Amino acid sequence: QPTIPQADLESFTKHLQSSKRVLALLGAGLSASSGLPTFRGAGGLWRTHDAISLATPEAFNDNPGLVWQFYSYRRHMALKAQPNRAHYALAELARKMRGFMTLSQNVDGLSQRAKHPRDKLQLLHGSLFDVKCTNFYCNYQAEDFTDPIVPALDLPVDETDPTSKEARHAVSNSLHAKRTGQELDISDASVDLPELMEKDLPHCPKCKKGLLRPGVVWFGESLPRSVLSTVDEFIAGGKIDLIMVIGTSAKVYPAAGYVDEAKKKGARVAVINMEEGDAPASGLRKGDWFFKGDAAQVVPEILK
Ligand code: BJW
Repeated sequence: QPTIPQADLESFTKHLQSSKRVLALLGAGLSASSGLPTFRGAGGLWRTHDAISLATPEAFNDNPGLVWQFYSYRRHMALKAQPNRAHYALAELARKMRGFMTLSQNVDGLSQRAKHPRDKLQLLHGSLFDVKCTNFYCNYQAEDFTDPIVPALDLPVDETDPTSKEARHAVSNSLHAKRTGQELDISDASVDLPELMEKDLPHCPKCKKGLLRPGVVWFGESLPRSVLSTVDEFIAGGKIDLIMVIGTSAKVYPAAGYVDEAKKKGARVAVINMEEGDAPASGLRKGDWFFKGDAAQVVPEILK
């Protein structure tokens, strides 16, 4: 377990204690220790598909059955996973600090389950547990935690506890790869996937004809308007003292761009990541921090 240099810990704590307005930008690395794979790197492959290539409107149009199988699997895994100590530490900071806001790129619902105050949690990329109608003339959108969401998506999954001792100790990015293959699991490409008919996929209960889709933000789609305006208002609201960039490769915009916007408002940057290479695009400056390690361990430590 890497230890945090004492001087960094002290300077960070001192700065946090005197901070009035703070942002936290979250990415998939935050939930890695809860057993959920990241997008890029070793964990980012689902069967033979690059997870990123399935997260597009084009993939859904081409093969809604395959994309629903991918999201149904992820809904199941996210429901089975537990928030880790970092989710709880951030939720506690959000409760304690008035001028605090979390910008989460994660869709797994773990921050919500760690009781993060909802008004201080902006879900930039939506949620696995939202569904919306694809019929242009229908505005149906709802929360739905049913697992599986329709009988045809009741697929074999590895029921090994993702927070088992082995999983907890695995290096997060390889964690998914290590677990698969232990049991029948649809994330394993050697397990046959049934080809689904469109009629078997989730349909809209309101208009009765539109196909439902996951309420997440795919490439080329706009982020939710209310989320964008809340974040813009926060950023415009005065000096920002600190932005914590936790478990994200900071490659996807506009999320990654919030780091530069916070810097323009005076923020010092603290990056928490397993990989030293994954700092924000414009790099770290003197007075910023890089805390290397598993977010689930580092975040509670620096927020203690
Ligand atoms: C650990 C760890 C441990 C591991 N502890 N750390 C400006 C310039 C260029 C392009 C654009 C631009 N503005 C917009 C675009 C286009 C596009 C974009 O950004 N492209 C880039 C790739 C260049 N953006 C969009 O399309 C966005 N829409 C938009 O801007 O609309 C207007 C517009 C459209 C088109 C053109 C211009 C404007 C929408 C982006 C939606 C992203 N959606 C996804 C899928 C969500 C649904 C789902 O979950 O399936 O969001 S993609 C995927 O990436 C997901 C994630 O939230 C997001 C970020 O990934 P994240 O979380 O950073 O994960 P990883 O895997 O990349 O990184 C994990 C990190 O954790 C690594 O660093 C590890 O080291 C680390 N780690 N274990 C600590 N234990």
